[in-house]
Amino acid sequence: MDYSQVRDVDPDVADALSGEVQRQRDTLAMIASENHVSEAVLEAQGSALTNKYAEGYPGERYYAGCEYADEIENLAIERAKELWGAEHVNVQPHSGTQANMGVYLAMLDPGDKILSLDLTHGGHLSHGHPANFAGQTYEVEQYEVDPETGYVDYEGLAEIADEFDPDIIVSGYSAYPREVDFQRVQDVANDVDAYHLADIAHITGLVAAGVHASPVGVADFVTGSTHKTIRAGRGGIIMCDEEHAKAIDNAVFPGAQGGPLMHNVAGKAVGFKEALSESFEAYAEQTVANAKALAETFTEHGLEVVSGGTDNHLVLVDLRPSHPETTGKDVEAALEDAGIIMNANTVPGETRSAFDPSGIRLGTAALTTRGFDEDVTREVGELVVSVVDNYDDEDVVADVTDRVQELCAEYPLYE
Ligand code: DSN
Repeated sequence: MDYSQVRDVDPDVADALSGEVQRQRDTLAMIASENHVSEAVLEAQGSALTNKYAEGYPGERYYAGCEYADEIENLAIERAKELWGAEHVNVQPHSGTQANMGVYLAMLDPGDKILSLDLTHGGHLSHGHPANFAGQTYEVEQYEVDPETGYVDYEGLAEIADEFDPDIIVSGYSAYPREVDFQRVQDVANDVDAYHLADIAHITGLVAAGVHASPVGVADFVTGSTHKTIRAGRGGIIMCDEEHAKAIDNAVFPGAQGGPLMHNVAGKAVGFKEALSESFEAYAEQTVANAKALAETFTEHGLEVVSGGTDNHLVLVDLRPSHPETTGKDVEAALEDAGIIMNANTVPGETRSAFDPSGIRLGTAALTTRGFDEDVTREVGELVVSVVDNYDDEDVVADVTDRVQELCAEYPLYE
C-alpha cells in the first residue's frame, strides 16, 4: 500500500492515503460501525469496475459491455442469498441509508406513517429523524427503550402502533446492545397490518454467522450495510421475498439511484465469499465475546453500561451516573489522543446535545479482525476506563498511548 501511482500524479492525496493506512495501523478502531476489510476486498473496490456504468440488473442493463459487471453482481447476489437465506437480494444500494430509502420508496407514499426507535434510544437517522429525508417525507412516530432496563419497550411499541396505525414499523438499530426480538416486532406489525423493515446494518455479520437471531423470513424487508460486522465492500443491501422483488429493484434503480457502484459490488462479492468460510463464524463469535468482556470490564470499574451488558458487538456507556461532569466529547477527544478511536453517542434519556452527548459507544468488530481475544479486550477496556477517569490528565493519556502503540505492533494490520 505505497500508493506509488497516486504519488506520481498527486503526492498530496498519496500522503493522505498513506497517512490513513498508518492511522488505522497505529490506532484501535472501536467505532462500532467500522471494521478493517481484507486487502482482497480493497483490491476489488479499487478495480477498473469504477469506470463501468451498469444501470439495470444482470441480464437487463441499459448499457452495453456489462458481461463482467453481470458476473460479479450475480456472484454477490448468490453469496448473499447463501449467507442470509433471503429469496431476493438487491446488492446495489450505495449505503444502508440508501437501502432504507429503497424500501420506503417501494412501499410507501409521501405522508405515509413510519414507526421507529428514537435516535437517542439507539435508532438511526434514516428511520425518520426530522433532519433526514425519511423524517421530511413521511409521518413519523417513535418508540423507545425501557428506561429501567435499556431493552426495547416492546409493549410500548405495541401501544403506540395501536394508536398511530403505521404503514411500516422499523426494527434494527445503530446503538442498541441487545438482541432484537424480530418476531415480537413482526407480531405487532401483523396486529396493525403494517410492513416490517428490519435494519440489520450493524449486525449483518452476526446474523450471517448465526450468532444473532435472523429477521430473514420474519420481517417483510431486511436492509443492511455490507462493510460493518460482515466486513465486505462498502455499501448497502436489501433482502425480501420474491413477492416484493420487482418493487424493491425498481425503487433502488431507477427510483433512488442511477448507476450502481460496480467496484463496490465487487468488494461486496469478495467479502461475502470470505464470510462464507468457516473462520467467519469463529470471528463473529469472538466479536461478541469481546464485546461482553468489554462491557464486564466497564461495569467492574463503575461505568454505567446501558442495559447492563451486551449481546452483540457494541457497548453503550452512559457517563452521567459515574462522571456527571464529563461529556462524551471529552472522552472521545482524550481517547483519540491516546489512539483509541470511538464515538461520543447519545444515550436513552439524553439530557445533552447530539453533538456533545452523555455517552460513548464502542464496538469490537475491528479489534477482533486484528486478532484480539477477551483478555486483550479487557485490557483495552481498562485503558478506556483510565482515560474516562482522567481525560484531562496528560500523563495518564500518554501512558495509555504507549500501551496502545504496543498493542498495535503486537496485532499488526495491512502488513
Ligand atoms: N454511521 C453509522 C453508525 O456509526 O452507526 C450508521 O450509519
